[in-house]
Amino acid sequence: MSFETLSQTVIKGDMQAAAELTRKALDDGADAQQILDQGLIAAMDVVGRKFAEGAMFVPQMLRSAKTMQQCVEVLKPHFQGAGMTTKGTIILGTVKGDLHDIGKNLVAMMLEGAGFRIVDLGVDVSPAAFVEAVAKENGQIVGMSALLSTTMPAMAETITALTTAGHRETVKIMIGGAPVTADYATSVGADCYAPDAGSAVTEAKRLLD
Ligand code: B1M
Repeated sequence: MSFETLSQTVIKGDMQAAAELTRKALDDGADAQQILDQGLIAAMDVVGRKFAEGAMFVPQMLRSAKTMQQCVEVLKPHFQGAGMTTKGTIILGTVKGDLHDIGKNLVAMMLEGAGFRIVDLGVDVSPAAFVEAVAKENGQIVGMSALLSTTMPAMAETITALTTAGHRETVKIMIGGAPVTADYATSVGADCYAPDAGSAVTEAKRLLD
């Protein structure tokens, strides 16, 4: 099944048509993961390229992002596990200065579907807010997302803040986001890097084993 029309609709930012095409793809028997990867994430890659080339601007990029989010809402029930026990609590957020949340929300959705309890702190989350949430929610993993090379250092700042607050021995740290790499994770002292939402689930299970 081709998801080209869906991708084009997300790139154009036609919210209603994109949500309808997502529903139709599901009705036609397409796999939710394939719709996500080949229809929606593929569209955001094109949007990013067009933006970098100067062929698309922030308001259009935002509209495409909103369109993708609506489609993800349609897919969401297909990623939810049925009545699973809580595997652990994960404090999740996009780091300070960064407003990108589509990837982080997908990671939250997959982790929730796999049976983890998610405390989603949202975007632009300060190191202090991560520290506070770990203490208040008894988090076992802190998951940080960054999409800008300029906000990646906030991951290191957050790890330092968790160490200073005395949480580093009890909490595992997972980081991800398009500019983040496994080497970067090692260099800032994170416990792991996950390249995508599926790997985030695998890594979270491994961290709490
Ligand atoms: Co922005 N943006 N943006 N943007 N944006 C990028 C990231 C960019 C690469 C575009 C480009 O130039 N080609 C570029 C960053 C360059 C860089 O630093 N390397 C960029 C820029 C420059 C900016 C602004 C500075 C633009 C401006 O204002 N001049 C500005 C910054 C605002 C801010 O944050 N302070 C900005 C704003 C925006 C919008 C608000 C318009 C919008 C975001 C809306 C939203 O998120 N609600 C937006 C968008 C949509 C993008 C692109 C096009 C798409 C991002 C996305 O959602 N991808 C993006 C280009 C691109 O990435 N191709 C771009 C789809 C998503 C599913 O992928 O987030 O990578 P991703 O998540 C993946 C994995 O990375 C991983 O799993 C996810 C699912 O598989 N993952 C994790 C993510 N987090 C994880 C955490 C984990 C584990 C895995 O563990 C905890």
